[in-house]
Amino acid sequence: MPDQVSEVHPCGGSVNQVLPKWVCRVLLAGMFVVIPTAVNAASLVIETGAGLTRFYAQQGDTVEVAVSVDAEGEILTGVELFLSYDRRLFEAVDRSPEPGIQPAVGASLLGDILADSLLTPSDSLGLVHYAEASLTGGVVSGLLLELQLVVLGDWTGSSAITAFQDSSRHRLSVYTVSGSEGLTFQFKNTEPLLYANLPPVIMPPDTILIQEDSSALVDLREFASDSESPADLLTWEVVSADANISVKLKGSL
Ligand SMILES: [Ca+2]
Repeated sequence: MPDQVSEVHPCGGSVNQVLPKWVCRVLLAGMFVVIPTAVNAASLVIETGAGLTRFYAQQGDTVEVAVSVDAEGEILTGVELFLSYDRRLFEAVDRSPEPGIQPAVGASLLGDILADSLLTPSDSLGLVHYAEASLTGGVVSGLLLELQLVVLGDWTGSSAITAFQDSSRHRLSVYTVSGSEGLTFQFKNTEPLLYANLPPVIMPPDTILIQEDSSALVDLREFASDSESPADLLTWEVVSADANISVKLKGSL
């Protein structure tokens, strides 16, 4: 068996002890059989609290992350999510006074919260483990959970916050449906939430008037903007010039 012992068990946590054990057994039995797609696959959406699928935030900022589920006509009886993020960039906020870290605030979309914990398999990987189940099931649509991530450092490039899948360790983001006990299904087309730098923009005026037989000095920094950096800190480079163009670079480039 993989390292199940070291994990927080969906039915063994302190979040909910009142659910009948057979419900836990059904949910856990389902963890070992995965069918990639159902007839009408449910969907999972990961976005910021403001509804963005791509964002940039600076060191020390707190980012709200919201995860929603749409059953797409299926009768869902269970949802299990491992939401991954880069621990070098983010720290999940503990949202409950209970012992340990409970990063998710569940919306009780299905009713009973079975798991809300943080796994840290490596220095770079954080997993928010969250699970809900319902005895009767429901064709649900709406917020599953929300959590907060604090930005630990500056970053260039992009990093994904996404639904994690690792079958070898039984860490699968899946759901169960009524009438298919023992089976779990993967959500369709789950797009990651991207943390990324926004590209700089140069917006020169429509017309630059040059007097006859004279030259003009155009400072492009006046027309450059970037969400994260002042124009003076952007890196400028002349990539082409021909005999009719003269380019002079001045200032702090
Ligand atoms: Ca806590």
